[in-house]
Parts: sequence; structure tokens; C-alpha cells
Amino acid sequence: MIQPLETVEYLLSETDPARLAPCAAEVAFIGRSNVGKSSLLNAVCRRDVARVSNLPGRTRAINVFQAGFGRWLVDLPGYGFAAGPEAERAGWGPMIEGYLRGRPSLRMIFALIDAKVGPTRLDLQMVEWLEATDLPWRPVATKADQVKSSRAQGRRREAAHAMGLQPADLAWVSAQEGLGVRELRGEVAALLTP
Ligand SMILES: Nc1nc2c(ncn2[C@@H]2O[C@H](COP(=O)(O)OP(=O)(O)OP(=O)(O)O)[C@@H](O)[C@H]2O)c(=O)[nH]1
Ligand SMILES: [Mg+2]
Repeated sequence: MIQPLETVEYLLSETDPARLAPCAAEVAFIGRSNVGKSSLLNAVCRRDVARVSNLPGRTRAINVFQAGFGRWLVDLPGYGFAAGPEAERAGWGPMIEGYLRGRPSLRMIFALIDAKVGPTRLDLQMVEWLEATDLPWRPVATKADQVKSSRAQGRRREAAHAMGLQPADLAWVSAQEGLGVRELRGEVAALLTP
């Protein structure tokens, strides 16, 4: 049996999505700056391949990690980060959008929100944008360890409803504590299996 997540390695970084080579299958992590995209990718791969930081705006390019030949996990820059050079900032929207629209091998977009904060205005814009495309996407609430367990069910319901979803549709994970990571790893592995 093929286990596509056993040997994940950094492959390349690119700021122009048009220059990315085709691949066999890929999944991407998208979400607000600092929401935990790189951390979740690392947790799913069981390896610290992607850079994590306290400072928002850590990931500034499309970072590609390879799980076997032509099987990609893609870490995207966050949106909604107000610092950084003007030109670089202006490039992020088109960069992310260009990437998402330009990849026929894109099997899933994991769209991250903060479990405690819930979907922000920008997150809801992203959901609306995704819904308007035919792209496959999956909502994931991250940093679930920050929500008291007594409040988790309620927070999950509120967050899901705000996004027009049922609570069960919203994956509830913590990269830090591992909650929900095994299930997500299974999903990603299946999506990347030839
Ligand atoms: N408590 C908690 N903190 C987390 C979790 N996941 C990530 N963090 C923290 O959140 C911060 C941002 O994590 P990153 O993974 O770098 O976030 P990102 O979405 O990749 O950020 P950008 O690349 O800047 O867009 C870091 O300080 C992480 O340690 C989690 O599950 N629980
Ligand atoms: Mg990052």
C-alpha cells in the first residue's frame, strides 16, 4: 500500500503561479495570515518541513512540498496581513487566486479559520469566492486547543453556521495537540494517492 505522506520534502518556492510545473495531484492550505497553515501542514506530514512563526506573514511565496513524485502539498501565503512592502502585499491576492485557478491537479483546498475567533469578514469573503468557483474545498478550524472543551461544541456550531455549513462539515483540529490531525492526514493521503 502506498503511503504518500511518509517522505514529504521541500520542493520549491514560487511567486508566479504561471511558472509552476504541472503535477499529478496536489492539495493546498489557505487562510488568514497566522491562522496556522504551515503548522498544520507540518502536523499532517509529521515533519517540520514548512516554516512556522509568531509573526504573521511568515509564508510569502507558494511553497511546495513533495510527497513522492508529482504529489504536492502546497503552503500558501496568508491573506489579511497589513504589513510588508506594498508591492509584495499587492501581489498576494493575484498570486493566490492565480494559483487556485490555474491548477487542474488541485484535489482539495483546505480553508483554515481560527477555532476560537471563528470566521472573520475576510474568511467569509474567501468562502464566498471558493463557493463561486467549482474548486473542491474543505473548511478546517485550527488551534482548537485554544477553545475550552466545554465551549467547543458551541463554538464549532457557531463557526459552521456563520459559514453556511453544518458543524460536522467543519474539521476541528489542533496542530499543537494533535486533535483531529490523524483524520486529516488520512484525507490528505487519500487525495494524494495515485
Ligand atoms: N495554540 C496553537 N497555536 C498554534 C497552532 N497552530 C499554529 N499555532 C501557532 O500560530 C502561529 C502561526 O502559525 P503558522 O503555522 O506559522 O501560521 P501560518 O498560517 O502559516 O502563517 P503565515 O505563513 O504568516 O500566513 C505560530 O506561533 C504557531 O505556533 C495550534 O494548533 N494551536
Ligand atoms: Mg505559513
